[in-house]
Amino acid sequence: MEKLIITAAICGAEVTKENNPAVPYTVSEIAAEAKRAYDAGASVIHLHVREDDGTPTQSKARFQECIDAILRLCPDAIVQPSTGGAVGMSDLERLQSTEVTPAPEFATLDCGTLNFGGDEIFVNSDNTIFNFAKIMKERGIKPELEVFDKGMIDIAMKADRKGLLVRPLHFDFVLGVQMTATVRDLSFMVGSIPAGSTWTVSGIGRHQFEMAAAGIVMGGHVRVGFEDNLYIEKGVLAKSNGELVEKAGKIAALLGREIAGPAEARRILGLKSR
Ligand code: KMH
Ligand code: ZN
Repeated sequence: MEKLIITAAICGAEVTKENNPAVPYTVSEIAAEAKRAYDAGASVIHLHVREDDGTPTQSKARFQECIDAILRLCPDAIVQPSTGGAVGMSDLERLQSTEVTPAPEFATLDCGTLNFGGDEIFVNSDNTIFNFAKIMKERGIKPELEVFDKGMIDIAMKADRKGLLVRPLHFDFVLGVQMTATVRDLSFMVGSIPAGSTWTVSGIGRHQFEMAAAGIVMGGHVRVGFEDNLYIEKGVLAKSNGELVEKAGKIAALLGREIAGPAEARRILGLKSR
């Protein structure tokens, strides 16, 4: 089995310091959390950014500042900006995270519209998805195809048939938002992507480590972090993203799966080496 790539989703757009005081907002907090995750074994940092008061933003300037600060502390980390941003942001606003210099090597591409809890709907029309894919291809950015249910794999494949994606594809199965986070559903998703694709699983909330364990034994890769889960165990808030990455690494070690460093992660994902 390939070594395991651990992605740390350190911040997200939705969780707040009221949920867990360790959620980072400022540039220095975001960089420090990235470093804790990196030191614990994460090679990919999935990045959202905030204003100092915690408001989510897709500002190009703020992304630039945060990416530069992260790379000063973790020079070979793979920084993966979000193009999802927060519910309600416009496409142009969301795309700003791809406009930083140098262009990111990796970024998310959300492959469908979904119920995001309560009254929230995260809108991604076919044209939005195709346009984002086209822009990422032009900028040489590998998309991580964010799929929250099976239909989103089918939409990604439409983009593939239009020539908007470059193979091998990489998927992130985000389970526990719209689709349930079960091994049965994860197996269904894994069986629904083209041969030769790579994949990560992101289990939301209490499913984070169950899905991580499943991803580790099934030969996928895993995402942990505050964006998806705030707890190190039931009722106990995690002190940092590093603690969550460390726990994923311990599960992998128990199961005999080695952790990929950034260079190995770039090779596995087919990213251009830096
Ligand atoms: N915050 C969500 C609305 C992504 O990063 O691409 C979108 C999201 C997915 O987190
Ligand atoms: Zn995200």
